[in-house]
Amino acid sequence: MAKSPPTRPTAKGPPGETSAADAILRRKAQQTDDLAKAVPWNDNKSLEHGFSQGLAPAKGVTAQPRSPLPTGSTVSEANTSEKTGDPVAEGLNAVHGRLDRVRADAAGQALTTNQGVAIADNQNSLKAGLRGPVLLEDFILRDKLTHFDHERIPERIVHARGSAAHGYFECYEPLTELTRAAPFQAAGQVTPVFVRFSTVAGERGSKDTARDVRGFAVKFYTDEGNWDLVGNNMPVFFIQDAMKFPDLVHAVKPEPHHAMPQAASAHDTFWDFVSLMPESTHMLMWLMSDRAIPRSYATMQGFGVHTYRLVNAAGESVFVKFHWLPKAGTHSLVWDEAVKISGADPDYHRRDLWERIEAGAYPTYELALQVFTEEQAERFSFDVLDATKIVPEELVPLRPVGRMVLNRNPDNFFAETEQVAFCTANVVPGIDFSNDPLLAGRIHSYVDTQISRLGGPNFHEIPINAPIAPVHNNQRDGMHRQTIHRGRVSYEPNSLGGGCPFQAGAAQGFVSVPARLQAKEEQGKVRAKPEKFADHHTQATLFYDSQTPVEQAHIAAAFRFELSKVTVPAIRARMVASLRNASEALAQAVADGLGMDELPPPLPRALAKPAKPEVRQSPALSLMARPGDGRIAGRRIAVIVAHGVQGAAAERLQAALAAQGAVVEFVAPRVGRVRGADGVDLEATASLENKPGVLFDALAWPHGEEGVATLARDGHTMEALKDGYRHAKALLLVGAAQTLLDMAGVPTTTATGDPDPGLVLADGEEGVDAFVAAIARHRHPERETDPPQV
Ligand code: HDE
Repeated sequence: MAKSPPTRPTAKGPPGETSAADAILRRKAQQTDDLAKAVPWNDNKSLEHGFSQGLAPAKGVTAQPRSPLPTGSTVSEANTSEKTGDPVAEGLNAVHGRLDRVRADAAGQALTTNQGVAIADNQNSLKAGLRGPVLLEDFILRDKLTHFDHERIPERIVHARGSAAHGYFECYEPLTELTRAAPFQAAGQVTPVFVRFSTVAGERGSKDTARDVRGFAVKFYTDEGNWDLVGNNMPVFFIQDAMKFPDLVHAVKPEPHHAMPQAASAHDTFWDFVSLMPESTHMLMWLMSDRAIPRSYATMQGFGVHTYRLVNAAGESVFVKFHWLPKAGTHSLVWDEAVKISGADPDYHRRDLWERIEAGAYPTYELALQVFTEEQAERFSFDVLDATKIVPEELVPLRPVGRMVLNRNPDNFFAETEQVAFCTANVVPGIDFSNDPLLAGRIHSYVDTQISRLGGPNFHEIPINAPIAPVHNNQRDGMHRQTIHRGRVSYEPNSLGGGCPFQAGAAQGFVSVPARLQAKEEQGKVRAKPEKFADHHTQATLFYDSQTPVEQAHIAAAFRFELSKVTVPAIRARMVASLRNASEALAQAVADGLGMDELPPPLPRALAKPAKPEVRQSPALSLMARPGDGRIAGRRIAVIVAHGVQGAAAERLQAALAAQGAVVEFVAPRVGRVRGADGVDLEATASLENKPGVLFDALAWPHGEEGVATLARDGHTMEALKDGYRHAKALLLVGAAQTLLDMAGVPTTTATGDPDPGLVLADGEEGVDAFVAAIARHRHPERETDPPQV
């Protein structure tokens, strides 16, 4: 190699004050030259070509600098201050990582401006005289108002209303044969997660209990980067191609001329669109089922929806569907209850999630996988790339692989829940995409939307979004940049930064799976769908036929309600005509409910002869399939009391229920002390007015002649009893309280004359066990009639 000319400092300026400074500059120049020489050419260039090379990219070329000097921005970094702090440690990016580096606590601190200037008076603006004008120079007032004026950011276009929690995912066993994804490498391995649940259609302040799909988005902060599993509480979707998503959302959102209705699909434009899009039929079944009105985020399933891929260290891949199964079981509300709750507590699900976690009743879900090969998928009667299809559990069983526990509420709603940015593009080595065309659109859309929502391309630096894995790349600048990059190298390959940050290569880095249904990809560019996508009804039928009669009745009632809100008769008729292709019985029930004299002819099918399905019933699709663990932990129970109650017995009831993990409250006409007839007073923490019975899972009325007489004169009591009955909840009435039944018109037998299993009548304290068993069943739909008799 030719000998280099003597090195000289490149920094221009006056000569250093000391010869020491000159010496440092000279040393830096010398070491920079040495570093550049250590990379005499780009050794990797020849490795960029050819298919097999692309499957296993090489690690980038690096060289080790002799000291930190040549890779720094400035030799003056050694001059430190309270502000600059020390030079950054080698290889560190302090903007990413744990949240404690940005948490704030004001204990013992004075108020300051955003510039850290202490504020002497936080009550008055600065005026020219007591009654004079406020002065423009009042930088303290302006600092406060200006920030306030900009407190809001755009809400999410969909899923604007949401609630979130921190927790962890724990792996049951290593899944190394299937995937090299970081969370699945060892039994007991724990990965931090942040989970946001949401509704889809409503705005940020809308009610929680709307009939809607629920978002179930999980961000895994793995050692190898963030993996976001952005799913829903239903395993299918309305459409098959991202091209239709803006149409779907425009149709379901409040109608654009008058911005109504809020958080509701029961309006013309939604049903106009879906009745013209028969691929939505399967999803409509789920949306009209009680899945769309969950009791709690802790009692609903989650689904990844799309088919994804797992990839192992050898690069072999299989298809996978992700399922979250709530340990507490799948419980839903009933429609009349959901409507009333939205008035009594629009934050019902948000509060429930928060309170469960504060109380230590941590929502827990099992992660289960459906794993299948490409060859298996080819033989299915449906296409696994079609997001309107499930893979029935009878075909590919669920394999539980770990559990997720949500055990910490956020400190700050805005900083965490509002600013969290999920993205389907966030995958880690070991997880890959399928060719689902809906997924492809999502991979684009989520990053894109954050740029306007969070104000620029650096939203990954917002603490809740920052990975715990190190972040190093040559992306620079942009709005709100936090990282202060050291050095002058922001390109790769380089020699001046010792080649760093270097290309990780196949051993460490993400490599896309090459096998993507190759045969089909080779057909050339085309805007069309695979043939099996045209079967719009087989799985809608499967879902409906797999429901219990009560669930089927709820689905029919939901269609009836929603379509009764449609003002255009032709749209109603079109939808009923469409339903005939899924279930004649359902179509007939809906038509009857809408007062249609005769059924319209079924809509033409896109596929005359669909393939024979593998299964015609899948019991797992019923909400009843996963009732939970039979315990009543976390259930909310009202013990309704008034002055003159038998206090000691009421206390023992509360204690017995609380011992089983239930959250039991004394609810009275007014909050505060309730005088017991036996001299034992109770403390009512809620009133029938501020927390009506509809907000509880079960209700009990203890004995006490005088107390019952007071309650009997309070219309709220009757409302609580009637609602509790109508919503099929467990009810306990002790002694004199049983007289309330007659007054409320509540029968003690079901419509068929059988004893009502959810109604526990007791003379003394013997009814507690039966009450607990009735609560554990969650609902007693045997008593339901349509219309309700109470
Ligand atoms: Fe989303 N979706 N989506 N989506 N989605 C968003 O991203 C989009 C779809 C889902 O708690 C947006 O950050 C397109 C299916 C959840 O922050 C946006 C398509 C599923 C959340 C977006 C879909 C989802 C979103 C709005 C069709 C279930 C809330 C704000 C191609 C598997 C995440 C944002 C959170 C949010 C786009 C379809 C789930 C606009 C283009 C299917 C849970 O990017």
